[in-house]
Amino acid sequence: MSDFPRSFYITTPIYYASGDPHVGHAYTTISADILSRYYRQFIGGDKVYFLTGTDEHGVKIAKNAELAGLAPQVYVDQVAESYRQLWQDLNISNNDFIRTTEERHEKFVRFFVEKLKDNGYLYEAEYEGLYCVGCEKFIAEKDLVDGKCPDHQRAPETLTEKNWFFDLNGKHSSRNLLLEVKDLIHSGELKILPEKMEKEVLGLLNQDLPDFSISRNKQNVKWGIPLPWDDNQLIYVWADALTNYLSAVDGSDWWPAQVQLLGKDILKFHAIFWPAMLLANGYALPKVIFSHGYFTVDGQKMSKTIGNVVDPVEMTKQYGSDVTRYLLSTNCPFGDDGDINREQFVEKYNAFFANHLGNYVNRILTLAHKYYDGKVPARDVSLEKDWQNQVDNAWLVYHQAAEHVELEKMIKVPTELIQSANEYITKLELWKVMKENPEQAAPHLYNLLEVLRHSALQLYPIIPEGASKILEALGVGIDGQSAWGGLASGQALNQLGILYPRLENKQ
Ligand code: ME8
Repeated sequence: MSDFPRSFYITTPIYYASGDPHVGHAYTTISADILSRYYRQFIGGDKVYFLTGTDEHGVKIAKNAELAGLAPQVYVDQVAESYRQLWQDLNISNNDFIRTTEERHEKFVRFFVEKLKDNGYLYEAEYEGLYCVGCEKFIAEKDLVDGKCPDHQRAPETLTEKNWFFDLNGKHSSRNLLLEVKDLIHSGELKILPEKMEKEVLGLLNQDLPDFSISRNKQNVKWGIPLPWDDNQLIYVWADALTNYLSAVDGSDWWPAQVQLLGKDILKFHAIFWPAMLLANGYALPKVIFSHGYFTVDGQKMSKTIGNVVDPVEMTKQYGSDVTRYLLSTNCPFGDDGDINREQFVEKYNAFFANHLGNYVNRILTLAHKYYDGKVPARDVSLEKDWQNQVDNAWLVYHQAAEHVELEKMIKVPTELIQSANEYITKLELWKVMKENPEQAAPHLYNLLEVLRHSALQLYPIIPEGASKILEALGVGIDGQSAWGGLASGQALNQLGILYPRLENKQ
């Protein structure tokens, strides 16, 4: 078994409070929830801290608020609420929800940037650049398509202003933080996963990475946290946003995070800028920065104009939280880009929930009620060795997958266990044996129930609602009791109706 960390702090990005959450946001948060629930099972509920939240300052958000005819704070309150609601509907077990307009955050950010300045890492300089309001960042001329930002289809504004810069390249201080970050990645002290993303980051580090500004002139950005020592400046997007990972846990010893999850769109900020800022202020670095891939929908980039934005609220209403969690988290290997094909949802649901898991649960619980008075039948240790080996091995693979943040591999393990169990039923023609000689068949059903217990424990992080019901029907809890033989013969089994009815494909 892998070595578990003593505590586990996991974060998602804080999502822009500039509109409704979409399926990409749901994907990252579900993934973080899977890991959180897994670690709670194995190291204890109070040893896990799962943080998500909303990023609420900046030009775009202020503009959207104006368009909606609302004061920025009222607007972000509403958006933050829609995120909270979605997380509740998706059964997300976050311990905290940080909002960058909260006093606890603003106070910490002021402290953090002041410390950067006191430590000698900030300097004032003139900046002229092309700024895309949609991206909330300056954009390089080479990245424009027909003079427009390719992501937002609009021309950037030229801005010249004096603001405060972070000394990434060591021209104003005694340290070259960029080089330090590079060394820490090379030495493995700062892990960027998956490997191809680490390569990408190292590639970036070999190029020219200019210093970045941590503040903006108040005239150009009106919605933000004032710089403590300069009234004309507000703290600029990334210095405000990244700091949430610390502000939320200030005063506790959760930091450093074990895993910071994010999409590849914001990898540079997390894998380079963030560690550099942490080093500058003397904080430990996160253990793993994991960048997953990007979703397209029906083969195209998700966009309001194309009309293919998958709304996680609708999806959850239609399929429920477990199925939505499953469909999104099995869509592609974690770390790869993936395409969401909505036409396959019903087919995938039927294949896994109705035909595979649901059918197995129903089959063996029905047998237990029919032939063994609804109790766990007697076991025979001499008939358990193969199953015990298989289950032990399954846990090994499962733990390894979790450790390497290979979520789809985690899901595969219980799926395969159930597959083997179904084959076992068929091979032994157990329904026949049970009818003719229930006593002889009893230990086999014991094995099958025990396999179900292990599968449900392994499925719990992914589909907590259904897995909890299964474990309840078996009369056991959700904690990671992964040794073979956890079910006690004679123990009463509870009834469980049809968990996952088949769905007709209406498309
Ligand atoms: O970038 N596929 O917020 P954001 C997969 N506020 N994941 C996706 C996705 C897609 N198509 N689209 C979005 C920000 N995501 C900043 C972050 S953190 C200190 C500040 C997910 O609302 C993915 O996790 O644009 C991505 O990194 C994040 O949403 C971006 O969310």
